[in-house]
Amino acid sequence: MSQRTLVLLKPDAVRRGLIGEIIGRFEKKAGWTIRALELRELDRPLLEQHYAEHVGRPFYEPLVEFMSSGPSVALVVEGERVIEGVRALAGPTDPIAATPGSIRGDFGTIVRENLIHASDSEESAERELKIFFPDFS
Ligand code: IDP
Ligand code: MG
Repeated sequence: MSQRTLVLLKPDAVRRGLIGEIIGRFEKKAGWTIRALELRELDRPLLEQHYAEHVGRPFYEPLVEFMSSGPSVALVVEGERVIEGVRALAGPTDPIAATPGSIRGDFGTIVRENLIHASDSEESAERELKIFFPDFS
């Protein structure tokens, strides 16, 4: 089942020079392809849309602040079961709990600065792809 997912390499990943390292992991998965790729600053209105489900949570404001602290890389990855697959490569939200070998497990220590966002379901992917790549079909 081929799918598309929205991936963000967060400002910490970009600042730390990990773009190539992380994207390389997607490229190496058999049959997955990068369909769109953009380095961009994410402004508050866009982040409010993207993180709408988290409004009001204690981590929300610092999250939006962090996510607008420098450029991110937004990309569309396409391929077999890519939504579940990228979440598995990323590891769980808390990088200390993430298995070594996963992106968060290999590079992260801080829950907020956990390097990567990846859509968590087909519904989220559809919604998020429209926010970040409205002209892409
Ligand atoms: P996910 O990115 O693994 O799907 P979500 O629960 O959707 O995790 O949270 C969105 C983002 O908000 C996380 O990736 C992380 O950057 C941040 N976040 C989530 N929970 C916490 C927390 O308890 N403290 C600080 N930041 C958090
Ligand atoms: Mg999430």
